[in-house]
Amino acid sequence: MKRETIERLRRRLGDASLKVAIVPHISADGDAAGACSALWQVFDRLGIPAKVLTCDYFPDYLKWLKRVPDAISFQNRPGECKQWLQEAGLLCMIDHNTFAREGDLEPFTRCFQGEVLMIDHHPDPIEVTYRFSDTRLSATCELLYTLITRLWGKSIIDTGIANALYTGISTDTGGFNHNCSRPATYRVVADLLARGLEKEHVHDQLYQRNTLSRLRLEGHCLLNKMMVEERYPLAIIPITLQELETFHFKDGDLEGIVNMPLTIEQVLVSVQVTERKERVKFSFRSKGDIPVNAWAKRFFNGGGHRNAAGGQLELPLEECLQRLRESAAWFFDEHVAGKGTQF
Ligand SMILES: [Mn+2]
Repeated sequence: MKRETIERLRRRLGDASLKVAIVPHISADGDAAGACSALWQVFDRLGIPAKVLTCDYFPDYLKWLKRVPDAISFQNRPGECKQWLQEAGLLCMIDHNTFAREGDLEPFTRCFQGEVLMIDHHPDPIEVTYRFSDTRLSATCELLYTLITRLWGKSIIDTGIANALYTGISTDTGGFNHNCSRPATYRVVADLLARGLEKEHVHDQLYQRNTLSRLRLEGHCLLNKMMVEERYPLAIIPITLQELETFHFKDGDLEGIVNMPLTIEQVLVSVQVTERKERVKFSFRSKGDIPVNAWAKRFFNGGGHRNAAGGQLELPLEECLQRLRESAAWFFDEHVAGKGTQF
């Protein structure tokens, strides 16, 4: 984190007339929502006028985070979003690296007249006025903790802010399972505990709020839908629109299911193919150094991290599954074979 960038940002935030817009990525997850919540609370404490603007809606399971219910959605309040973007002098791009991840807000954020602050941990970030981006970090919330404490010291962090930052670190690492082997991550968590983090409360909110229908949907996916391919160490879970309706699907209900096949020793790659109203969505997960983002990018209009990527196609579900199976040969020959993997 460059001292010079921090000092420039400190001077900008000292401007008494400054208003701030905070924007998470489309389909915000725990890291994006936690970082937006934490940053908004910090601006509240400092008396800096700020608003979180979303291109869609935060999912229900993150609504307990402070300030998250106050976010303004472009879907039902587009005028307020556009107005605030005109008044704001600083746009905070949270947990994403390009305007293209801002859904219906993109046309308005792309031509934003003020300065842009990026706080993120994805590869290949665009150039902005103040860029804090580090792919080694577990979560944007870990990076945001460092930025906040470098700017204002640890004392600004209270229970609400600590809970929000911890939410991002916990969810982006799958509950401290992946992408969290650096000691620094745990020093941040230790500091958050010292600043009032309610770890049990956060855990309860994030992981113990299952509904019966959601748990049944998970069971259905694993028992009736998951297919493990014979030729490749690949599991596929196709889910139809009809099934989502049967299990009273709500946003967030499919969270985590795609990871489950990877608990099978022989399975190295897991793909969930979900039929939605306008398109079919793909969610890719892998173990070790297998780059599923390459597969998502080449065949499914997507991309992402090496071990977690997404994509989408506007084709019938059956054709999507066919394309997945056909392109599996290319992917496993090109990116998996020769890495010591037998299949
Ligand atoms: Mn993240």
